[in-house]
Amino acid sequence: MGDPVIIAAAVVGAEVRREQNPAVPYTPAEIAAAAVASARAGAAVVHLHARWPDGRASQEAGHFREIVDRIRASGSDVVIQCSTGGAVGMPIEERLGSLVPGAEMGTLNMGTMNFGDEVFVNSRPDIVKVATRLRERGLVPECEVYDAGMLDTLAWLLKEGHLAQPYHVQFVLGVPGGMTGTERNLRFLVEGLPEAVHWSVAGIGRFELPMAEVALRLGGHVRVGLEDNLHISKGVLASGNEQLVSAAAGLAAKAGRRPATPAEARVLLGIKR
Ligand code: KMH
Ligand code: ZN
Repeated sequence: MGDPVIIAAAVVGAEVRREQNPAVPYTPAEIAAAAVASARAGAAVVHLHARWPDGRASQEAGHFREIVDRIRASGSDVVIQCSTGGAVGMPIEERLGSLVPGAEMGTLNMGTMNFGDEVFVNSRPDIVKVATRLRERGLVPECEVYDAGMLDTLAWLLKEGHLAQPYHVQFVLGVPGGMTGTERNLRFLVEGLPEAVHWSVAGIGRFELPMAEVALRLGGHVRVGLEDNLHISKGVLASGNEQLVSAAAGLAAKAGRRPATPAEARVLLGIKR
């Protein structure tokens, strides 16, 4: 078997709703259960958002604390990554509420962009603020790159000393407003990385599994989950996050790679507990 692949499960996100797929988790108990099931299916990392009981996006520390506590109470060792992206329109301080004790990684969104019909604002001072908070808390940043110019911002952060290894790069491809999910785009982005670093791809919607297949071939890592995609195949809803993780693990096996364990992922990602 080739290099282990880190499969990350993005189990809920801020946008998808239960009306679109009944498996979308809302409560901390549901989100934690989705994370644990994803880990059992082969995910080494869970990318967490939280919701209010009615499904609205939440960056409340209390929600994240409960999710983290429930994951650990289950005995799961999965790597915990908390979103600082939150939902479009949230002020940056609210977004930072997710960085609770027990988090091991936090996302660092690399620029402002159209996000569907809305605008996802990440000014350069705000990016620096998030990077600084992650460093203060000892969390490994995952840089979310949606478009090519964001790699220049990444290079600028490195040059100015706001970011340093260890960090991870997630190419999020297929958001309407960012780069779309093609092999050509992914190869271009990987070539443009300012230094050698582990990278992963999250294909949005119908791009999820095809982009995973390309990343596996190119030596990258993979993110799947209901945050990014609600379907297991064209017109067929995924039964849950674990089904999407199992599909990614199946693609990994075909590519001659096996899912990394959480312990292996921590070594690859430079996470010290
Ligand atoms: N919900 C998106 C606007 C992240 O998790 O850091 C941003 C997002 C990125 O999901
Ligand atoms: Zn997210």
